[in-house]
Amino acid sequence: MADIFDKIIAGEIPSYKVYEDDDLLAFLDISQVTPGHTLLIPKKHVDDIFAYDDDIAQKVLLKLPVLARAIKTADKTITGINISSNNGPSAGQTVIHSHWHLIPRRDGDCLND
Ligand code: DGP
Repeated sequence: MADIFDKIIAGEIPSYKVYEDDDLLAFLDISQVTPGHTLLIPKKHVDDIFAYDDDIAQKVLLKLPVLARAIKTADKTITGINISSNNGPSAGQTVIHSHWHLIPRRDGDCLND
């Protein structure tokens, strides 16, 4: 059964796309932890990092720094970024389609206070 991110990839659910190629899609998270909070997903359905093959691992992990730089360049107020991935419901994964959170950070945004 298609998950919500499969539907976003298919265009059945709208999203604000940040980046797209044949294998990957990045779009704004619907619940922005900070402005610009972006999700990077492989288009090929894979539940979580435990199911990654080398091809998906290489594509996703090579794209993270590229995307992080692009996000930082697009908004001069961004001074840092949190990158994380929840894998498995016990780790807080709510959408079972592997995704990486890129959460821009700005001086004084106080998320950790
Ligand atoms: P996680 O808890 O790590 O599985 O994060 C799932 C994220 O997916 C959560 O931050 C909200 C986001 N999300 C869920 N449904 C949608 C949606 O329909 N559109 C968008 N853009 N993001 C969604």
